Formats: sequence, C-alpha cells, structure tokens
Amino acid sequence: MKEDWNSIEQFARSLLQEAAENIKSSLYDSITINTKSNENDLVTNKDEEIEKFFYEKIKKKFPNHYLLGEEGKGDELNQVNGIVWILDPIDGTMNFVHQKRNFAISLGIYENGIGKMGFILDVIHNELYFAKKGEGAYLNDQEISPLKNIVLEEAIVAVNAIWLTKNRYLNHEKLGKLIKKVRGSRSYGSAAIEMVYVAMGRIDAYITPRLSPWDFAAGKIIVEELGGICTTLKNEELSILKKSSVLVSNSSIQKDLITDYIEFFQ
Ligand code: 2AM
Ligand code: CA
Repeated sequence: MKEDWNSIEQFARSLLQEAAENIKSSLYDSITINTKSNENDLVTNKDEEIEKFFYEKIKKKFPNHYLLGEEGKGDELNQVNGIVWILDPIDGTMNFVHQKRNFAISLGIYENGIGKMGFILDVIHNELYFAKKGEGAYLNDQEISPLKNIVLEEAIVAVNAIWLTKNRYLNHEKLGKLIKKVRGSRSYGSAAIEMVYVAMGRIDAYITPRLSPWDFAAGKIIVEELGGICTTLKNEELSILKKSSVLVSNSSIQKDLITDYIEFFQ
C-alpha cells in the first residue's frame, strides 16, 4: 500500500501542537515526579499522559502503524518493518521539572527502519524543527540552510560535564584535550535540542555515551538532511531498536573527533 505521507505529516503536526498546548497550560500545575534508571532520571505524569495521547490518536487514525515510546505506553517492538512512530513525549525532563524551558517533544517517523520525517518541537520557544528525508529541513516555515565546513579550533561542542570526570564510558582525559582545543563547550540537557542545534550550526558536535532510540530518532533525520553525521561514538550506524552512544557532528570534524578525542570503552 502506498502511504499518504502528506496526511501523516499533517496529522503529526496537529498532535504536536495539541500536546504542546497541553504541556504549556499545565507548566505551573503540581506534577508527580518519579525516578527511573537512577535518581536523576526523571519521569512525570505529563510524560506518560502525552505519550498515551499520541498512542491513542495514532492507533485510531492509522491502525497499522506502530508507536515506540519512552514511557512504554506504546508497542513493544523487536523488528523495524512497517511505519513506526518513535516518540519522546518530553525530552529533557529534568529541564521541564527544574527550569520550565529547554525541553522538547521529539518524534521520528520511520518506514522499514528508514527515517522519513523528523519533528522536534521546542515547546517553550514555539520552534518546530522538521525534516522530510530528501526534501529539506525547516524551522517553523523557514527552510534551514545546509551545514558549512568548519575547523575544530572554531567549533563549539556539547558535552555533559560529568563525562570530563573519570567514568566507565569515555576516556575523560582525551575529552578534556578536546575541550581545550575547541572554541567552547555547552550542555543543554535535552538530546533533541542538542541535535537540532548541531543541525542549525549553532553548535558543531554533541557527544553522549548512552541514548535510547526515542532520544535520537527525530534528530538523526534532521541532522542528516542538512549534511551532518549521526553515528555511535565508534562510528557505527545507529539502530532504532537499540540504546547506544551517539556522536552528532558537522561532517567536516567528525573524523578528527573519532580518531583523536573520543575513546568509548563499552
Ligand atoms: P530524557 O529527558 O527524555 O530522559 C540529558 O542529558 C539527556 O539525555 C536528555 O535528552 C535525556 O532524555 C537523555 N537521557 C537518556 N537516557 C538518560 C538517563 N538514563 N538518564 C538521564 N538522561 C538520559
Ligand atoms: Ca523523555
């Protein structure tokens, strides 16, 4: 069956807007906060509510589509066939809870494992980043220009400061050398936002040792559409069925980062 990607896109846009309005209107209501894999890995009742909202709407409109979501309200998937919506209802939950900004809804739509459309909605700034594979990328209504080549000395790199302390994932000394070499470093606390910032050329790389498919599914499509590269920290392809390390980068510095500055132990 030929898919109507236009109608899928319009439907996704309407769900994103409705979800964003819901989140914004309840930003200062009391929220229930729980922890997941560790005490800093947060989830709220909002994350769960938004994911459930997407699941119910998608299943009604497109009964043969699947939803893979962070909060487990969607389908359990062990294969990539068909159309799979990959959703992080709130990416940057710690920012949502503590800062009330710098969090996003991240939605990637894949067909047979190939990314077709990526949406990242920065809820508080009303900025929707969108890419359709092979047809360009947009920030709201404005087309985004492809990335230009840069040099490492003028790059800004996003990395969480925790990875610059001794840890079991990354060689922190090599990473420290990178931080000295580049122009600046940042950490925004939302993988989706960090990925679109690379896509926009606001930063030039994002290094992170453990993400899940819903954290990178949408961002990968947007970054690649603009000429950036998105792989594991060992330069392998990302799978939408597996957790992995992630390197998002302007393509002109990706090789140098992998060979000289990133040593991933896992
Ligand atoms: P989340 O807010 O949806 O959980 C924080 O640096 C970034 O890493 C966020 O995008 C966060 O997504 C993501 N992340 C993925 N796995 C995480 C974990 N186990 N603990 C904290 N953040 C995690
Ligand atoms: Ca989340």
